[in-house]
Amino acid sequence: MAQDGYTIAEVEAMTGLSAEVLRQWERRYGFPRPRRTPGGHRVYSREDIEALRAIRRQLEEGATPSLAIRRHLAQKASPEDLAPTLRQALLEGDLPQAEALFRRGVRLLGPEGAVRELLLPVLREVGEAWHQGEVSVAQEHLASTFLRARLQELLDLTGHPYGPPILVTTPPGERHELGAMMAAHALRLRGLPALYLGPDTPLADLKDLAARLGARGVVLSALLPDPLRALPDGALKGLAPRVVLGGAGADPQEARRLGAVYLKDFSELAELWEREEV
Ligand code: B12
Repeated sequence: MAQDGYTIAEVEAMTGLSAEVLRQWERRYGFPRPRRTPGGHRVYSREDIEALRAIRRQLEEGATPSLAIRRHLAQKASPEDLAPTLRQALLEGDLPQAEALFRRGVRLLGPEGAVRELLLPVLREVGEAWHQGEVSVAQEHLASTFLRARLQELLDLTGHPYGPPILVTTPPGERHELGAMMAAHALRLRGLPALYLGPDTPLADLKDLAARLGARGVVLSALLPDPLRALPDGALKGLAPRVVLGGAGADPQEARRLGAVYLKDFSELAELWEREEV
């Protein structure tokens, strides 16, 4: 054993991976990254050996070296590395790595932090890249579908509080749905029974469902101004006892015209109903 570590020959013997493979992985994937002695010899740590053994098991189960190593690196990613690595994994269609990065994000940042600092920035970047024509529709769909599913998972984890629901959706013609999902998540985290319907709900159907469920409110997230402009004056009035409109496509004037309350932040959103409960 080298001082405080293992030589490449020892690692070979302990993991069954040849020195040639170890050096190749180091060059290609940046893993393992052994220390060097003053004489330039590689010194591997105990953690390297354990990781290499786990990777070897994954290879035996049919994973490729690239996949197994990237999954391992995902489990170790630092908070700053999470978003860029997740973006890359999604654009390359590496869903197991994306999954591992998301789980690590939730562990490191908590559910709210994972939404704010991981899911949202990645979605914005992928969406922007699509808008710039740098990313194909197929890549955008894959990434958005993954991110939406993870956000839905976090939403489900908040449980289903009792009481008259708050229906959350987007206006007709608005397909950007992450703002609405985040609004529902913010409400649920504060113990409010938000029901996320999905995007683009016809207003007549929304009103009908709100009446049938005895909803205490409707929340709409609008990222585009045009679908709102297309609505007649007072179109949101009376959908439920309280109708809230938010998102970059909305503003206080437009909300007033349509018969809704305008809110800027998700934090204000929960407060609105919490005040009602006191
Ligand atoms: C991802 C994305 C998409 C994805 C959507 C995937 C999905 N399933 O949701 C796809 C690729 C499908 C898409 C399509 C389009 N998009 Co797009 N998209 C984006 C992108 C990159 C991110 C939007 C997003 O989801 N943000 C997540 C939300 C939560 O973040 P946020 O907007 O910052 O929200 C904050 C506040 O607005 C507020 N908030 C939001 N909702 C609510 C609700 C309440 C109640 C409250 C209180 C607060 C609140 O809090 C949030 C957090 O701080 C933006 C650009 C950008 N960087 O924002 C463009 C953007 C919104 N899209 C745009 C456009 C033009 C389109 C298309 C029309 C393009 C086209 N030609 O087809 C289509 C529209 C489809 C449709 N009919 O809706 C434009 C809108 C410009 C405008 N102002 O009109 C933008 C700004 C891009 C640009 N730079 O031009 N898009």
